[in-house]
This record gives sequence, structure tokens and C-alpha cells, in this order.
Amino acid sequence: MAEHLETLLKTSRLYRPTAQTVERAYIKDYDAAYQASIANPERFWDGIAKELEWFSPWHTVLEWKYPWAKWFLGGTCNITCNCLDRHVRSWRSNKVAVIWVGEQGEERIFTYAELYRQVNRCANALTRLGMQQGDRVTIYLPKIPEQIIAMLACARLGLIHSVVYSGFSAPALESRIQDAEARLAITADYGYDRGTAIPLKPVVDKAVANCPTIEKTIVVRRDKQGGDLRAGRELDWDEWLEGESTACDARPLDAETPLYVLYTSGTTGKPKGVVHVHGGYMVGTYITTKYVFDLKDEDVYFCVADPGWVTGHSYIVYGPLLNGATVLMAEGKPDYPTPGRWWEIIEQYGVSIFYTTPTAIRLLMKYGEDWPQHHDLSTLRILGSVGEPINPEAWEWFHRVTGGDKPIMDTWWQTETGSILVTPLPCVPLKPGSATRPFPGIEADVVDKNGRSIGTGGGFAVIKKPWPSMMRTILNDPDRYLSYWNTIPGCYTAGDVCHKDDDGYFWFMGRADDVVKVAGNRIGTAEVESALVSHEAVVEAAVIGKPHQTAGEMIKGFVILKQGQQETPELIDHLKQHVQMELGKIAVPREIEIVTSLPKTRSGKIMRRVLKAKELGQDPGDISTLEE
Ligand code: 6R9
Repeated sequence: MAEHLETLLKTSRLYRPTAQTVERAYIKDYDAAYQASIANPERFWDGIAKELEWFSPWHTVLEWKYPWAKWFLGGTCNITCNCLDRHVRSWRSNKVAVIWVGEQGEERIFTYAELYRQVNRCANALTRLGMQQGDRVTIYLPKIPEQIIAMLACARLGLIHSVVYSGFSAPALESRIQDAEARLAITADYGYDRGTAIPLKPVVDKAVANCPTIEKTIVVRRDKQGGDLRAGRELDWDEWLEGESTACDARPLDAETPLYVLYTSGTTGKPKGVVHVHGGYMVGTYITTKYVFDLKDEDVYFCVADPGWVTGHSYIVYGPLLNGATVLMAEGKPDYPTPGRWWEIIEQYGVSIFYTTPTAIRLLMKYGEDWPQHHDLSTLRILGSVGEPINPEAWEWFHRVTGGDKPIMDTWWQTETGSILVTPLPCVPLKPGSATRPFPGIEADVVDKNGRSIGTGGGFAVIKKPWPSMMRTILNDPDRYLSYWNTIPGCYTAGDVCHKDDDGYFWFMGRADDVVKVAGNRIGTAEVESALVSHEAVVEAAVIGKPHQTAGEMIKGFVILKQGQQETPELIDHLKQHVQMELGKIAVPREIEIVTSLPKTRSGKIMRRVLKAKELGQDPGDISTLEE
């Protein structure tokens, strides 16, 4: 850790915002804004919430019964009224809400009025199926506009959406449907990956076979020729919506009504269903999108995430639409059909805000500066990065190829936090590799394991007070929710190792637990281990994250084989295929090493820390508890 720190510190050059950037920004003086917000956070959040529309106002901003929070008590709202109705009633009605660019070169454009009509039709169709407030709907779609429409339609009725990333395999989808006890699944015939059509419907068929709660499956058919549907149980999306009215009032909901559940990896094999609610999540995503990206009506905002992950929920769908923005959503990979793909999109649509990931930047870096140089990127004004620490080299490259004067917002947050918590604002001087300072209203700190503030040096990232967009619980597992607030007394523990420098800048350095960030995607080592162990040739497995040049981290598995099993290249391939089948492509270990023993504590716990230190040629630290 110490070495890593030193390199970070050496490269910490300060980039000051241009006068023009500060002049334009909502927040021109970070320190003043932050101090004012933190002097009375409830007053701060109260003021932000009042920028939005509510059916009825709240009587209490926060009820905090440690560690359970309720925000905007007594208030009623519906997040979709602020994403749609509010704009449709204004001059924004004919403003472009969503530009979708497909991998096959297609383009679909929705104005706010059109999006509103589509969402209403979908909501009416959901009601016709008998869906009731509180019911769960699993959405397993590729990155197409129907994903946004389905999410908003659920929210409009108070149904709880559970979006599952369409790269997950059938068993992973199945366990998520089962945990959520979803009544309905929404999917598509195909997704596309670098030109290849990836069938999704068969994955759903396989998963749903073991999910008795699912009553119907709706299928978006991109290829009208493709795939028959089973009468009664399966419906074609277009036919399902046919004849539905384009009017549907949003249901007034108590502010604490669940909006969605989103599964994320933790330190056990079972993913956690993170629950967010209408009121607080709306306030958090609204204001962070506005202040961090300095979002204005004339912007074209391009976020490369997939709505299957939290960044897509908060910063493709809810945050930007709450602000009445024009959102660009592009299907496909950054280097397909050429490494100029994203630069071309930026030029073609005049993108002004571009929110991407360190992994994508490193990938594009490999193809060289010619690609961005061949495009007019002069419309860009604010850049963003999310998902993992951005190394200073990638930061500098991104900054240089986009013109050298556009600020990069390195935004730190989590599925559980709902919205961005530690981040620059455009007026804040930047240090490449640092997420800089906490967002207004957020009391973040770096502490030791007893909760004592650490001046400078490494420690654990914590949040010391509740905030509106925080998760409310883990579905079916409140104890796991409690563990976030029990680990370090009095604080929300994020699970990240962090360092704070003399200027109060935060440097996030990765996870303190067994969560790996592969290309920014969150994978629990325990999930990969249980997938490996479920293979017939395997007795035991341990999985670690290892630094990787483009993906940030990669997965390495150590496997003990059953007696009589031979270590062959074919077997290693089988093991990889098996993990792909169990979890999906993103979770497949890049390396698998066959071993005869694993380092364990006397109580039998695998010491992944020791494996990792050995793998990286580092000092394993205290190994006095080691059995073998
Ligand atoms: C938004 C998202 C959360 C974990 C988090 C941390 C890592 C995210 C980061 C970052 C350094 C950043 N992380 N953003 N680390 N700098 N700007 O990624 O949510 O998938 O739940 O992952 O991602 O380790 O704890 P999620």
C-alpha cells in the first residue's frame, strides 16, 4: 500500500479550472458551499428537495433511528413525475430526452413527450396484467430504450423494478428472480456484442423454469422473424402495448416507497438486493447530476454505463431525466466497429458531457491518440469517470486528448449509496487520481478500525451521517444492511481503503474486502469460488483480484482438484466455461492455477490476503494465524 501511495503522491499535479468553467458553474466556491451544507445538512437537503415537485410536502426531513433512516416523512411523490410530467408540462415537452444509438448503426430519438407516452402505455399494460403496487418486475434487457421505458413504467405504478445486467447467465438471473419473487420478466430476443447477436430469451427460459413466481414474460423482438412465443405465458412487447392509452397518472407514493432493488456482489456467495426508495433517491440523483456535471438545458449528456448497473440507474435514467437533460445512450463496446466509435458519436451529436470509466479509457489509450485526434471534440466541456480508481496516466491521457482544458469529475460512490458521494465539482482544482472532496451535505472521512479520524495515511472510507439516497435495506436480509453500520462504530463503512492528503483530498485505493472490480464491474470472489467448486472436478477454490493493465483488476482462481483428476489445458478451459455458465462472462477467471493446498487460518478460513501477497511478490504481513 505504501508504495502505491507514494507513486500517487508524486504525480499529484494540480489542475485549476478555467475562469470560464467557474463562471458557468452552479457552484462557484466549493468550500463555502460545503461548509454551509454541513453546518446543517437537513436544511441543505430540505432546500434541494424543494426544487422538485411533490404531491404533498413532508413534515420532517429526517428520522434517524440508527442505523435506519427515513427521509422526507409524510411527503408523497413519484420519481417519474419529476422525470417526465414536470418537463412535458413545460417548454421541454419537445426537447430530446433520449438519443439511442444501436450497435448496428440504428438511431432512435425520444422527445420528453414521446418518452412520456411510451412509459404511460407500458404502465397501462402492466396494470392490465394485474400488477399491484409493491410487486417486483425483473428486467433483463440489452441496452435499448425499452430498458428505460420499462423501468419508468414500473416506477409510475409503485412497482419495484429489479434490473439484471444482460451479461449474467441463467443461474445468476434465476437466483435474482427468486430472491425478488418477481411476478414478471421483461427481456429481448437478442443483445449485440461486437457484431454478434447474443440470444437472451433462452437464458430467461432456463432461469424462469425454476421461478414459480413468474407469471409472464414480455419479449422485445428486435428481429421479428426470430423465436416463437408460448401462447399465454409469453407476450411480444409491441403487441402487449398495442391499443394502450398514452395517458396514465403517476401514483402518489409515500417518499419511503421502494423504487427498485438492484443486486450487487458482497463478500458471501449470495448477491445483495440493495433497496432504494422514491423520495431520497430522487433528491440525491437529481442534485448530484446537476452539480457534478454542471448540467444545463443545452447540454448533450453521454454516459457509457449500462442500465444493468447502478451507474445506469442513477446517471443514465433517473439523474439526467430528473434534470430534463438530453441523454445519449449507445449500445456496444468502445472499440467496435472501430476504436473511433465514441469519439465519432461525440462529434456527430455534439456531446458536451461525457461520463465514462477508467477501463474504457485505458482500452482506448492502447489504440493511440490518432483516433480522438481525427474527430472534432470541441463540444465537450465536462468529463467524468466512475467505477474504479483512475490511474494518473489514464487521467492525463483522457485530459490531453479531449483538449487539455476540460475538467474530469472522478466520482466515487456505490450501488448502496445511490448517488455520487465524493467527487470534484467543476470549480474544484483537480489532482489526477483523486476523487477530491465530499459532495455538499455528505460527511465523508477516513478512519481507523475504531472510527478515529486519520489525518494523513491509509484507512477506511466512511460516511458519518445519513444521506437521502442511501440504501434503506438489503432485501430479505436486514442483518446484512446492519453490517454496513456495525463494522466501524457510528459510521457507514463503504469497504474501501482510502487515504486523505493534506488538502483533504480523498484517494480511493480499492476494496478492503473480497470484492473485485473487473473493468469496473463488481464481482465477489466468494461467488466465483462457489461457481468453481460446483464443478465436479473441484474440491476447493480460492479467488483473488490481481492488478490488470486495462481492466484495473482481473480474477485469478486457485483450485484444488479431486483425487484422480488430471491437470490439463482442457480442464482449465472447462472450468472457465463452467464459471461463464454459472455467472456470466464478466466473472470468468483470466487465470486458473491448480494447487495442492490453500493457506488457511486455524479455524479453516482461506486467507486470500496471503495468496494475493504471494502472487504479487509482496510481504504477506501477519501470518501467525496461518494453519498450513
Ligand atoms: C458506482 C459503482 C462500488 C465500488 C466502490 C469502489 C469502486 C467506484 C470509484 C471507485 C475509486 C472511483 N469505485 N467509483 N473507486 N474511484 N471514482 O461503481 O458502484 O458497482 O457498487 O461499486 O467501486 O471500490 O466501493 P458499485
